[in-house]
Amino acid sequence: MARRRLKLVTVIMMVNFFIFIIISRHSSQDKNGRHKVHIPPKPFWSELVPSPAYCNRQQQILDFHNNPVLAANYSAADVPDWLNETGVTSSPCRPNDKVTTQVKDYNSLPVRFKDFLSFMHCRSYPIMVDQPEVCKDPPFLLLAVKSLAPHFERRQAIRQSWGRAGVVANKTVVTVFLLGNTMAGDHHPDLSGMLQYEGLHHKDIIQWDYRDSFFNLTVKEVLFLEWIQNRCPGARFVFKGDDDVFVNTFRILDFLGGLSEPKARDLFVGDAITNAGPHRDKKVKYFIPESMYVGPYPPYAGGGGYLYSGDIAARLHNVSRHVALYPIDDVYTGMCLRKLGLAPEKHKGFRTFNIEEKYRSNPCAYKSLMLVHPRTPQEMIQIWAWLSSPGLKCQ
Ligand SMILES: *[C@@H]1O[C@H](CO)[C@@H](O)[C@H](O)[C@H]1NC(C)=O
Ligand SMILES: *[C@@H]1O[C@H](CO)[C@@H](O)[C@H](O)[C@H]1NC(C)=O
Ligand SMILES: *[C@@H]1O[C@H](CO)[C@@H](O)[C@H](O)[C@H]1NC(C)=O
Ligand SMILES: *[C@@H]1O[C@H](CO)[C@@H](O)[C@H](O)[C@H]1NC(C)=O
Ligand SMILES: CC(=O)N[C@H]1CO[C@H](CO)[C@@H](O)[C@@H]1O
Repeated sequence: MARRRLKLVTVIMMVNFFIFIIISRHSSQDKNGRHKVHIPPKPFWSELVPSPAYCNRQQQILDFHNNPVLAANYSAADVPDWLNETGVTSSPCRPNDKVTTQVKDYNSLPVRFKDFLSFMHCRSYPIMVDQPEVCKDPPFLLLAVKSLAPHFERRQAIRQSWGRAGVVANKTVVTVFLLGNTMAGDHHPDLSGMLQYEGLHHKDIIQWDYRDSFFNLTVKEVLFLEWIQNRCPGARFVFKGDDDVFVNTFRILDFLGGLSEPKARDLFVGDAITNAGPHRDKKVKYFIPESMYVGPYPPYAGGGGYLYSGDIAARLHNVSRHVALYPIDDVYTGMCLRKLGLAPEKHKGFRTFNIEEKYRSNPCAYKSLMLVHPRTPQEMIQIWAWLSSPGLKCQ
């Protein structure tokens, strides 16, 4: 038996050797110049043609101004008008009135699109509540939860369960809640006093002064990336997610602890979605009109929650300046990753579309999961109690 195997190995090695000889002879011919180098007759770039969709066009403009190879082909005088717009940025941010004519069907768009488009160039808003000391000791894991001002109950349930800050399984965990503002013009009750109290009491509220709406979640994303660099640059890992998910912090810490160094540095995992594109059905929450965006979406991780390294956070922060804002925050993060030459990795422990109904009240179903969406505050506390119980025995 062993002799037959040895014979087989010898034959395979000889075949490999011949292939090697053939290839190396072939390539040495190249070096001797017998094979011509093929030079394409035309330049490999083609003229930039303005996209019919506004967000794509804004990205072309940013690419043009940030990519010296593209810009080198134009002298300052013959830059076409549409490329010459160097984003209107003033502080405080003023609405951009030009969009009313630059977006084909602007007047017939629902108001949330009009609001998004006229403030799309604004990325910076004042911080109202900050926690400058929260990362004095750099945490192993920073849990950042997207919340809304009136969601007091969800935040409290998270503090009492999966977002319990301090030392968990020997690793330091810091939890912060990311909030925008509620605007009097939208007829919201004034909760600023209660938030002020909550922030003083728990020291985990971060709030910026912009209107906290679905299409402004991307603003929350870029403000948070900026905040990490200022206030928490030492965090080894970051989890960012919604306030209606359950996170198995134990499982996440265990997973992170087992990563190799290179894997840990480039980590970005979640419920990765590939081959998606904008919804064209007006009734869907994620509807995007063709006048705003055309083309497929890059791979992205569902916004319910994803996990990445502190190193990626710094790179995302850098690159986000070169990526035009998009009204859907998780797709926007996917766009930033693509610009970095990265893609999110899918992990089946991220269940943003829930688990089968029959398993939902089974404590063991949660043991190997990282995230489940959606869960109420009461359910979060219940599941956390199950997972924390020393008596929990699962196979
Ligand atoms: C583009 O902008 C630059 C500086 O803002 C200006 O000097 C130049 O004339 C503009 N070019 C065109 C074609 O408008
Ligand atoms: C935490 O660290 C201590 C001391 O380094 C060790 O004895 C203990 O087993 C660790 N606990 C866990 C849960 O890893
Ligand atoms: C985003 O926030 C800005 C600043 O508060 C606001 O003017 C704009 O209308 C908001 N956009 C959306 C889509 O709500
Ligand atoms: C971000 O950009 C700055 C300035 O260009 C650079 O010094 C830094 O190394 C970049 N950081 C990362 C993580 O790419
Ligand atoms: C897009 C564009 O303007 N391309 C030009 C780049 O420069 C070469 C050489 O100067 C021109 O031939 C191209 O037309």
